[in-house]
Amino acid sequence: SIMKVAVVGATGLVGSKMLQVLAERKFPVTELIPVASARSAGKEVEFAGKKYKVVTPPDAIALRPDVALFSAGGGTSLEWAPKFAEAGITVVDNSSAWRMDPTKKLVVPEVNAQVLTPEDKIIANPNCSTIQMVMVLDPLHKAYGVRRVVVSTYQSVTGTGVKAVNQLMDERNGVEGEKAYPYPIDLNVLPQIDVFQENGYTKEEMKMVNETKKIIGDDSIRVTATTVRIPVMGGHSESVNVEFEKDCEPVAIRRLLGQTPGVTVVDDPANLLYPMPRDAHEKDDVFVGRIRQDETQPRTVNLWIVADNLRKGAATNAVQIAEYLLGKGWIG
Ligand code: 2RA
Repeated sequence: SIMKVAVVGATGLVGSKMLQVLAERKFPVTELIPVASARSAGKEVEFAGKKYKVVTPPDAIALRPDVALFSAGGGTSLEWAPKFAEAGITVVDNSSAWRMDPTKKLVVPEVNAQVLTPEDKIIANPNCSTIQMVMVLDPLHKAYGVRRVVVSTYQSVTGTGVKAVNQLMDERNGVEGEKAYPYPIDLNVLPQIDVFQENGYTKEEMKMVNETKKIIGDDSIRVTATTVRIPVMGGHSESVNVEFEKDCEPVAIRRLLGQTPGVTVVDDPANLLYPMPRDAHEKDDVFVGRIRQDETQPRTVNLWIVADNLRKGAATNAVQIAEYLLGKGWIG
């Protein structure tokens, strides 16, 4: 059967990862439609051994794809996702444009795929730092009831994009180049991701606060976040302190998370085993370790969560949503 897949933002870091993941997971693409701005139109991308010419959004709609994976920034999503949807094309959007829209679903398949219906034509892919955290919080919430989360993140420059990776490499090589950040990132950390809000939090921090409640489906969960950019490739890391309703033991938490699809426990301090970005790179699982009682208050634990932000944090999660829709017969 015919399965035309559009990837909007196909030449960006996440877009090209979407192509890679679609091919790796053998998503049944019969025709790929790589889409980018007029600036990139005409370029070619390679997919499954074939070359495809990049087209503009209107041309892509005319080619009538069955599904469109977007990772082209909020502006492009706000302008074009509704036009694709009106043409009957289901959109899975990686930007933040639609995530908190009450009429749109925000989905991590392992957590809340059940909220999806055939009527959902614009589906939001959550923020990478939220995805890896809720993959761990959801099973714990079901077992012990999550009351409050304090999270500090250590986010890879790949979350910003190519320009940031280039800035880091240029600084490493003593080369002057384009800047993605207002300050040097090499041998430094930036306690700012996205813009500051009135309340002193950044947009990235508020994404973690708000998206977590929507995905898990419980507005009573209190989340406070500090998101930090670090000169690392391979993935995002998060230090998470969780307070529960019920008593819980690290050993039981390790067992529960070890049985959770999409989560891998790496937690053996005696042998210096814990999750690190370089081990999570190019993997689709979320890795959790450093599981230990918070000795300062009852029913509270500390966790360390690492994942490849371009894969499970973005491209793989989006492809998994498309796989779910395909399995339901709602696309293709
Ligand atoms: C970042 N999570 O890391 C944001 C968007 N990818 O910059």
